[in-house]
Amino acid sequence: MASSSARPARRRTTAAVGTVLSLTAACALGQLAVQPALAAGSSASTPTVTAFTDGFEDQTGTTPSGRWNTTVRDCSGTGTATVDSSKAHSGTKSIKVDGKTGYCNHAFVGTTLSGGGALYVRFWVNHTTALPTGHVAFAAMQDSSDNNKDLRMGGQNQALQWNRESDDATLPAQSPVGVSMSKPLPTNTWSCLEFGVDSGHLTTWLNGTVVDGLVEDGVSTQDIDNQWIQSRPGWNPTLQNLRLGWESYSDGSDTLWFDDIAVSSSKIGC
Ligand SMILES: [Ca+2]
Repeated sequence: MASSSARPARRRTTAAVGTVLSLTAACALGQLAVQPALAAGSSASTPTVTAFTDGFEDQTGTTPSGRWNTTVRDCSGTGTATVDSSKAHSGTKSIKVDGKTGYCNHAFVGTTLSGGGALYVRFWVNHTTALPTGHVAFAAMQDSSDNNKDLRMGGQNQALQWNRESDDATLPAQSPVGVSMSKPLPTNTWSCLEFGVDSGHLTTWLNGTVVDGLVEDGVSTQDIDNQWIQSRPGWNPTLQNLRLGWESYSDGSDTLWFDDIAVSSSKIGC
């Protein structure tokens, strides 16, 4: 594994560069006229995601209800997502996902996101089976800035990864070095996963610690975010929903529980 000390200040030196790049991108897109208006406007014009926390304790049946649905895209099969009382991170209830091999056997519990702006999502997950070699996702969000394709969080090569459905870019790159910069998702214990998507940058924390391989900071780093940025310069998702569950693109089944979901416009913590 590469020493993390090799790039200790990578994320701390890029804010000004990111601003310049954003303005440059805005110019390139002919949007410069919008920028002064936003800068001069009140903070009321700043989009803010509608925040919530949910531990599923108010669910009364096995079918997720309220803000949650189990709709899946394209096709459906044998996977299930149900309210469950056999495991819980807090209280007595959680969502259990019986995730099966094969795309059409996908199952999710999903909810609409509204408000826009910076998005932070924190959830607790407990699963039975180590992440497989094949590509899987356990979270997906539809991106209306990317033809409604999904931004996916999951795993490949037995470690956590991000994947962009539209171009199949991964974060980190699936090179040995890239994979080593990520982490496995521990089994049979509750893990706290959090990510923040803000102004086209992405940060991920596992149990409160940043995972270096799961950071897109706008500055290309070999084996981490180089191909993610090169493939889609100016990537800045507008995420319309949050779905937690299981989707397997080659092989790999798993049983997962999700609990204590939080959505916010700022860092949440475990
Ligand atoms: Ca609960």
